[in-house]
Order: sequence, then C-alpha cells, then structure tokens
Amino acid sequence: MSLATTASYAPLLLRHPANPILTGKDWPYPINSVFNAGATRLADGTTLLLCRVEDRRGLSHLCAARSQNGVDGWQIDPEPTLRPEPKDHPEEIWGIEDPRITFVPELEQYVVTYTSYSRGGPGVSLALTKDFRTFERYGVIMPPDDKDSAVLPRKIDGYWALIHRPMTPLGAHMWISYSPDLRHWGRHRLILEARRGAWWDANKIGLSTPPIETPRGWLMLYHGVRQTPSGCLYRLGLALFDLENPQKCSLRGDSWMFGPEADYERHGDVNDVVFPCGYTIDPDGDTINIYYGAADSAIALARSSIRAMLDWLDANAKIERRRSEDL
Ligand code: BMA
Repeated sequence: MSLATTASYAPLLLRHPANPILTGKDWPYPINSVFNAGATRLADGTTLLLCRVEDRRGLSHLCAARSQNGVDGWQIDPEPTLRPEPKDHPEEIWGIEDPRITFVPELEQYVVTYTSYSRGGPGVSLALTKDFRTFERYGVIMPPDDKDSAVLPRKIDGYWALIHRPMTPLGAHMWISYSPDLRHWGRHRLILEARRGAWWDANKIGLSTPPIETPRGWLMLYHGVRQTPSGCLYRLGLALFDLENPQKCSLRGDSWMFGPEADYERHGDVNDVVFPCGYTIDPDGDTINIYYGAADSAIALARSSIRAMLDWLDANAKIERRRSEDL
C-alpha cells in the first residue's frame, strides 16, 4: 500500500477568508446563535440566506439575510421572517430548523423544506414562497422522526421528488419519495445507507445542501456523523445519482472531503460541526458557494468547483454496486 500523498488531500472546498460571515453579533434583535442557512440567488443577483436562528429560549425560527456579493453587507430582516406557528401547526411547538431552498421554475416559486420540531420529534415541513416575505405553508409532509430534506427542482417522470432522512429500525439513511402535488408522498425508497463500524459516515447520514444538477447526475453533498467519546463529528461526503432515476447512486466517495478544522468549526455551542444547507452557483456555471453552519454558532462560506467535485469523485469513489431495487 502506498502512503497517501498530500496531493490526495488537497482541499476541495476553500474557506472564505472573511469567515465566519455571519454570527449572532450581526443580528438586529437579541438571539443566541445563527447557523444552518438555506441559500439561493434571487433573480436580481442578490444572495439570500434563510438562516436558522436560535433564540434565547433555545427555540429556532428562520430569518432572511440578503447581500449583493454573498459575503458581506448583509441586510438582515429586522424580525423573524418565518416563525413557528404552533397554534395552526402544532408540529412546530419547539421551533423550525435547517431550511433547504429549491427554486422550481415550473411553479415560479421557491420550495422551502425545513425541520419542524414537534413533541414527537423532528419532522419535515414544506412551504412555498415567491419573495421570502410571505409563505404558503403546506405543513408536515413527513412525520417524525425525519429531517435533512430537499425537493428536486423539476419533476422526474411526472412526479416531484424529495430527499429526506427518516429514522427507521434500519438506521439513519437517506431516502427518496415522490409526489404528484408536493402534499401526498409515496413510493419511498432507500437511496444511500450510512456505513457501519469505524467509517466516518457510520450509522447516521443526511442530505446537506439540495442536490446539484450536473450533466453527469445529481451531485449530493451529505453529512456523516461519527460518534466519539468526546461527542459527534460532522463531516461531508459526496455521492452522484442518476439524473432521470435519482434513486440510483452511481458513485460514492470513500473519504470525507470537508470536516471541522477552523476554530469557528471546532468550538461553539456544539463542537466539531460543519453543516451546509445551501449553495449558490456563479454565472460561470461552475463556481459553487457553499454556506454552512459552523459549530451551531455561526454561518461560514466555502467555495469549490462543480467540475473539481466530479473529478474528485472519479478519483475517490467506487461504483456503487448495490442497486436501490435490492434494498
Ligand atoms: C443535527 C441537526 C443540526 C445540527 C447538528 C449538530 O442533528 O439538528 O441542526 O447542526 O445536529 O448539532
């Protein structure tokens, strides 16, 4: 066996020198912390982050921050943009968390999926918006215990598709489900399993950002959670899924490609967490800006190239032999 060269560990995601780009100190009202933000670029080029904000009761809501360059000069809504509404939505009694944003051209709307923290545990909720000022809530679409979800931006064979992470007796794996109307979901399939034993992504994985559509397939960033005697380690891996059959994984990286290293990722309310929920793509169609929660205490930015991530998968991935039909 040859020794690993440093070249094989060249960073695929480059941290922005301005990191962390948003913290609780930037907020216009008193909060505990801000992290795990959904992201999109609006039609006028503005970067919008829909941030998870944890208040000083410990409950989370979502708040929009807008910037011209996606790095600084953030205009933060003066009050919560999307609040838990437990009166009409009892599933939101303990807050709403970790939004993912997908712009859906057919609907001319953004579909936001987020975790609603109910008495029965976390579930998946969905809301539609055109402007991130008013929202149409569809309520819970996946009952507890389920989270880490995003919809694909177009129908597959006439059906909307949702990636999510239900906890089942089989473990915490990634699944796909389909719907004719974004309200009724079925045809559930397991698409990516947490590995076992000593692996970095053993026992618990989940979707990070919404899937990235590339000519070679849906590129999925996912987080793997390793439990250690001193707590959990959240790191990121890559997998590629078939464009027209997104339940079929074609490549999966063996090693993680991004993990907590910087001080703001290693130390915070929850140590050793990098947790991306959104990205934007630059006009060159290749540069990707990945926004991630750092140690449940701040929002940070790392840049990469879609082409480089696909090259990395070619160099570091095995062909997934297990077909979803076998599961
Ligand atoms: C996960 C989610 C994330 C959080 C992470 C680390 O289960 O709840 O919101 O960032 O744990 O605490």
